[in-house]
Amino acid sequence: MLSALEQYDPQIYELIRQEEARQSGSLRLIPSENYVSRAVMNATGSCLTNKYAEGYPGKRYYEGQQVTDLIETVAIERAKKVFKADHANVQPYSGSVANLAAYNSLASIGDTIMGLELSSGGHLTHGSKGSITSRIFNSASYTVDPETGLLDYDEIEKLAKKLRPKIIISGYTAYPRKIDFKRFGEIAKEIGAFHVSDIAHISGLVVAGLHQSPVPYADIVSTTTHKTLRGPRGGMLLCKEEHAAVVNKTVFPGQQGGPHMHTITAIAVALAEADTVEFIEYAKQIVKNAKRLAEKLMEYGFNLVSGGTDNHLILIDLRNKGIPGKKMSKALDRARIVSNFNTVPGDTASPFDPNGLRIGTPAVTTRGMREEQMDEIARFIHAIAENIDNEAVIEKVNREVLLLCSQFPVPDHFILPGKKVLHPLSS
Ligand code: DSN
Repeated sequence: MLSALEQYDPQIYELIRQEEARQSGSLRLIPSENYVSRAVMNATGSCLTNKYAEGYPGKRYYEGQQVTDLIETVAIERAKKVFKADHANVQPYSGSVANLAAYNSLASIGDTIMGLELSSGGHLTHGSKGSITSRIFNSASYTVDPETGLLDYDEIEKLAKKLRPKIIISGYTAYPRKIDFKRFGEIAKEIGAFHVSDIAHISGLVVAGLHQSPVPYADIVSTTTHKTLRGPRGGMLLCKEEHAAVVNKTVFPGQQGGPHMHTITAIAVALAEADTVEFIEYAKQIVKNAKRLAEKLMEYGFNLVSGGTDNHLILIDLRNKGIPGKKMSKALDRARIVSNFNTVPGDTASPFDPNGLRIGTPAVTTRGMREEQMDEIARFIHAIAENIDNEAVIEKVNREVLLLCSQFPVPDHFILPGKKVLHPLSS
């Protein structure tokens, strides 16, 4: 596939090759990232990128939909099956617009939405100050308990009764523990609010039955498709039949034009992959790996928000180490360990230079790494923290990481960093 690119645009070809080498030659611990399969990659790069398909299967605004209708229907049916949902809309371009469409389906401009505050692990689009969601809606927020790092459902209920939001949002971007979606559903019902659940991070775990599903307890469930679900970059909405029409209308024509059919095609492929025993085993290993990594990090004296993890994600509070999050993530990056700096509950520092570090195990688990390798990764992170200004140690860890990566190639499209590979993505 890339041979034409190499010929016609060697500059971009070379940059893609470099990015592929970076991805295979580093430990990618950003919890929202993963490696898709060759099949998903093929679908993403297919001729479906050429097609406009405004509307929905059977009701389009352009001709030539003989195949697109079938593909989108397959994607919808697969989504309904794996998530046990009445209705699925696979058109949102991303999680952000999926969330906006969920709110716009259930609330009007100026209504109150209530989500978890950014520094507690909520997402920007859950009503955070910098997001358009806080300008369209009146945004209120709950927090985690700053001592435990955990959601306090009684407090959330009290706040909901006081503020009477139109929508309560559950589901987070940096929360390492299980979420009681049923309780959120009850709180919302009690005050006559809608419940929107954003499971972008944990959707793969939900499909695998490792986390309670919000589908029975939420009016609309929103997710991205590229995190633990391991599909292409995209978004999706799931809901009960009663909201199906308004959700569809809000996505198109409400917020979007033509759906990205190549992405929808790849989502269909990823959903078939997720509907397998292998995927369930993969998801189980993600959680086992995260738990092991968390244990080892704590043995090295790292403070973890909430004292550990139940899912794929670990949030390290670096304050006891005296290392700012950004300094740590940059040092790790120099050692080929890719993470992201993150706020921690009660963080008074700026989100651009906060006191935490967020890591996770979906991508390294895709490479086949298991508990033993988590021990090594914890040792690497510890070594960097202890030698944050020592470039010789960082360089030594860099070499060890490269060795580990070479032992766990990225399935199906591994290339050695620095080596010339002619067609890394072609079969
Ligand atoms: N940017 C994603 C994450 O890293 O969690 C959320 O949208």
